[in-house]
Amino acid sequence: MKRIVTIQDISCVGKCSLTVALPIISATGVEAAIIPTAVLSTHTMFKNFTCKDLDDQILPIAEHWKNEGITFDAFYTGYLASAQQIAKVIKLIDDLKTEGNLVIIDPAMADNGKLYPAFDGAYVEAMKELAFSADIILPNITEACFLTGTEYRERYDEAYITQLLDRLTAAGAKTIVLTGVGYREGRTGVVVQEGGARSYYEHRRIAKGSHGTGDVYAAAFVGALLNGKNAYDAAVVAADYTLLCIEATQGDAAHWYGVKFEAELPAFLRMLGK
Ligand code: PXL
Repeated sequence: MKRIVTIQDISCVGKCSLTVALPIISATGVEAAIIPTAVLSTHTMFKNFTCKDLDDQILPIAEHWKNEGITFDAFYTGYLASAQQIAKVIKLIDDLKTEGNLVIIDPAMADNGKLYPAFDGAYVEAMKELAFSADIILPNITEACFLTGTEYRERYDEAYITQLLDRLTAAGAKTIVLTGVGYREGRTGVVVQEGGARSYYEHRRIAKGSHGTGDVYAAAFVGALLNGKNAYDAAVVAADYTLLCIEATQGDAAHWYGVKFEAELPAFLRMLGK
């Protein structure tokens, strides 16, 4: 049985970060250890959320695991609270990494041309260090722009996307899963660059963005990858699953804060041949 550790916050209500990563990865038959980096009452798109930073626990947890001889097949990080927290995560991975394990980084920090409100330039610099030392990164276009100092564009062509991928590669990125890439009305997709080859998977675009779908996508990708899919095939099933989750949630205004990923888990497992 494969074992991963996912390092991100736990938003107690919100269908994002650990509350989606744990169930999705576990459902694929992969053991999911966690490091909760902060406890929030909800994610940060609600008003008046509470937040307790657990920064000071990250390195003691790593040290205990090291003493116990606990190892992982992969490290997967999502939303991290601060540049200081990213520095601790870099140290944790350095301390616990063993030969052949994968480091998968979702640089969850920005969307629609903007950084999330909590983040600044120092955060982006810290995220560059983490992302460019990883085996696989899963940025959206906005995040790829921040990682490479590229101007964000609403409308773009293939040359712009190629330039983004080239800049990520020049900065040190290895396998890249670039999400939210659409060239035509009503369509979006994902570009996967692995070992010099680029492939594009295009699918339907649902106009209204849903919260937490990046986290659902990344968790599904990790589950599929640890089940033996290559990066492109994992990116495809993660896209198909995320789309089903968005469709299952559409029209339910009370569910504005996240997608009904639970309803589509059986379909996702069928995609993995389970
Ligand atoms: O879905 C990303 C995410 C994770 N965790 C927290 C967030 C967000 C996005 O806003 O606020 C706490």
